[in-house]
Amino acid sequence: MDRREFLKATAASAAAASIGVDLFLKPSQADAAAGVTWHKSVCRFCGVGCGMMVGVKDGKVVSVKGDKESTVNRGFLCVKGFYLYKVITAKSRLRYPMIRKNGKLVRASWDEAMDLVATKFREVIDRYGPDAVAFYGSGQAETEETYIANKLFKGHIGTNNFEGNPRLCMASAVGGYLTTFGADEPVGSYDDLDEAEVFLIVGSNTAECHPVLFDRIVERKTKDPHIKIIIIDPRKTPTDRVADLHIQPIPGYDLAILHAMARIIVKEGYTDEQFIKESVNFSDGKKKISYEEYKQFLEKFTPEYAAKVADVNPDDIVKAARWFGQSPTAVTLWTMGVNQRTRGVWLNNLIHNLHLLTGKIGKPGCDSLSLTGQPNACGGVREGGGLAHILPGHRKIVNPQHRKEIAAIWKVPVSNINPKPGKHTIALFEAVAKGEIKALYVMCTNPAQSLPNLKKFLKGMKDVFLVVADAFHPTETTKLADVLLPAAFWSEKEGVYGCTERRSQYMPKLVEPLGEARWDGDILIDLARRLGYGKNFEHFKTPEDVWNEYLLTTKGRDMDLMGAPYWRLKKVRGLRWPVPTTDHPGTRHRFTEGDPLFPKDKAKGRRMYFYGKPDGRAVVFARPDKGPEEPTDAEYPFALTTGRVLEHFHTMTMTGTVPQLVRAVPGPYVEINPKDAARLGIADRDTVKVITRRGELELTARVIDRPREKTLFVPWHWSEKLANLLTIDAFDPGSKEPEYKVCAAKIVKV
Ligand SMILES: Nc1nc2c(c(=O)[nH]1)N[C@H]1C(S)=C(S)[C@@H](COP(=O)(O)OP(=O)(O)OC[C@H]3O[C@@H](n4cnc5c(=O)[nH]c(N)nc54)[C@H](O)[C@@H]3O)O[C@H]1N2
Ligand SMILES: Nc1nc2c(c(=O)[nH]1)N[C@H]1C(S)=C(S)[C@@H](COP(=O)(O)OP(=O)(O)OC[C@H]3O[C@@H](n4cnc5c(=O)[nH]c(N)nc54)[C@H](O)[C@@H]3O)O[C@H]1N2
Ligand code: SF4
Ligand SMILES: [Mo]
Repeated sequence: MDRREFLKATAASAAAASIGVDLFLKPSQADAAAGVTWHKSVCRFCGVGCGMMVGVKDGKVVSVKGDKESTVNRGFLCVKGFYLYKVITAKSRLRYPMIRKNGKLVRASWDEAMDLVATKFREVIDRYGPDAVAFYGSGQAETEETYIANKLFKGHIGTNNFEGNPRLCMASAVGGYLTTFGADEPVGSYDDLDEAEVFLIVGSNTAECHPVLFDRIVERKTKDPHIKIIIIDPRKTPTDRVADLHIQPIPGYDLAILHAMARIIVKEGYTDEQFIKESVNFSDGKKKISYEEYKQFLEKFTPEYAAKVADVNPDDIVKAARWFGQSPTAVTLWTMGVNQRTRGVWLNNLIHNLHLLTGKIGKPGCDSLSLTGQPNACGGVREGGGLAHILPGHRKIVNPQHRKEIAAIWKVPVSNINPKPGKHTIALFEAVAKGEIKALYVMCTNPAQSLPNLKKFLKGMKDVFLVVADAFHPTETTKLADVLLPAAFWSEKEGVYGCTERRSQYMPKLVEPLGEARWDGDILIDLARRLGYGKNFEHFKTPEDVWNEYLLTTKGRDMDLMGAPYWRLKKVRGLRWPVPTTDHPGTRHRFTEGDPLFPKDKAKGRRMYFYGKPDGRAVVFARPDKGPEEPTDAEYPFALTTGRVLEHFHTMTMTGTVPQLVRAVPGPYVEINPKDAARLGIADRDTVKVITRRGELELTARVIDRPREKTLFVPWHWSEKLANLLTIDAFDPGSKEPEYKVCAAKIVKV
């Protein structure tokens, strides 16, 4: 591949070309204009965490360009990032508070709106107890914002009914990291992408969803054509542009493939026996088993067996296993095709298995790297403890010592923190639907579009006393609100985001919030004050004050960020924890010599010590190869899967305001394989009905050789066609993450 071909292959540039933008040139209008000042910041969209230079002129953000000094993106951006500056002043920005009067949302003053929120919350708490209220947040909120909300709800109101959209996204990855390695978040980092010789990409449309990282992989392939890229995905996607092998399983049936790869790796001797002896335990999920017993377990998973289960070619499984096994280095990437499954945690374990068996972990070019979806799911929610069972600093609610430590930092009696975890997202919205939760505060997320099996939840959300803090209106959720609070948007507030590779990055406030919008943190502090908890929040004069208190919760923890105060984050392009002191450079590989927490004495010469486990050993799991919750049958013969396109972000409240992005992918559709379409007499652009046991949707058919036969793909971005009327709310028993990726459906021509 030469440079021109490289540019063509990269996802970002391909999409940019299609809408007439050259991402490799500086944005011209701003450069031409005099008086533009440039400021280092971070993209607000996805978990890649691209560094951005933001151009400001006359108090307005006028442009962005990729930050050349960022090690994450080295000056590149994708189309979403490129247009981010336009979103700030969109017409649909919510500019003032609103409250519902006689069924209608009408403009209100801040005082009136906040008074109503506080009065209602106080009333519910006093009458029904703290668990009758709840908070639902986001992996797109800043760490400071989630921290304040956590402190208010868990520490002062005293409820653990505190959830967020990362439950819909990263929970299975968390479950995988915790069970396998004993600690959440990746071992390695993006640096490993530049040294890997094999990429195994499972259930991740990297080209469209993590485009700038995909471009790094394309660059590797360009420089080093012997590199092998293996994809396991029921759909062909733009990620296939660089694939050497695509295994296209029936949605929900890929566990057997991973086991079959492990079996070949063991049988043909690609294992790292020394590493296994030193650093690996085996388990069947209930108890420890021996290496021999694990090998016995694998016997069932012949390539032929797995190929039959998943309906793929057995030779491809053998090829994939050999490439992975024989290569000195390998990185596996995965996202929602793995996590959003009722067996999400197990599948995460099976991916880690391959790396542990071959010792391809904790060294350059090797990692089992879960790609995070949202820009701060890792930072604010996983590290910040923004879910019903966790506390800041990778702590657990059920651990009395952890509660004590956090109560001390929050300056509350430990009895304030309920020792019982709260309700996970699906249970929480079920409780809303049943009327058990009577007041709900939603911040920076749009659950009335993003929750699965929406019909089950929408009425409850309408009936509950619903407070929504959002930067835009209308959204499916703001439409249901009783009180709407206008939130300051990216660049109108400062704060920290932590991306996929454990990197925390600072974003400055560059302009004043539009209209009457306020920083989410400020709104929450105001609420705390009105609820009578002001004393413990008064010292938060700025986001930096909040960050400094948050840092205390990380001290001495595996995600130690004490070396990352604002003054340092403002200078550097982010820092990867553990970073315990301000002269520490941050950590590339955890659990190895380079990790400041590596216990040399305990490790006794071992290359890795997984200090999240009592004996420092990670676990290879023998998990059953169960299929999805709702298999296809004669009545519903198609597997329906949902997902994303490059140009749009989730519920489109942001990307839907950018005409260039809207034009690129203007409306909702369903992808169907040409063979199925021919059989059913469906032509491209026909109107069809997609029907599941929960609902139906009229969509335009896109007949295209992307989904495998008997599989439908619906992108879920458009509010006028809610894909989640179709999806199932069954969830993984371990992670409680819903199975957005597989349910049974039928399709008929209208
Ligand atoms: N452009 C864009 N980028 C984004 C986002 C966005 O909305 N738009 N959102 C961000 C967020 S929060 C997230 S979580 C990520 C999501 O990033 P991805 O997970 O990459 O995106 P999805 O399209 O949800 O799903 C990925 C793939 O899973 C496959 N899949 C479905 N079922 C199965 C299965 O049974 N097995 C396997 N192996 N694969 C399966 C689908 O075919 C699809 O290609 O993207 C982030 N980046
Ligand atoms: N069918 C289907 N459903 C899915 C998925 C799927 O693959 N298929 N994926 C799931 C996943 S992985 C995810 S992450 C979720 C995402 O689902 P959501 O979080 O519900 O989707 P977003 O559109 O990102 O919602 C973010 C909201 O925050 C608002 N906002 C933006 N900036 C700010 C701010 O600074 N402050 C405040 N207060 N608000 C702000 C936006 O306007 C928007 O309303 O969806 C899940 N739902
Ligand atoms: S890849 Fe993600 S972080 Fe980078 S510019 Fe695109 S949306 Fe933003
Ligand atoms: Mo996500």
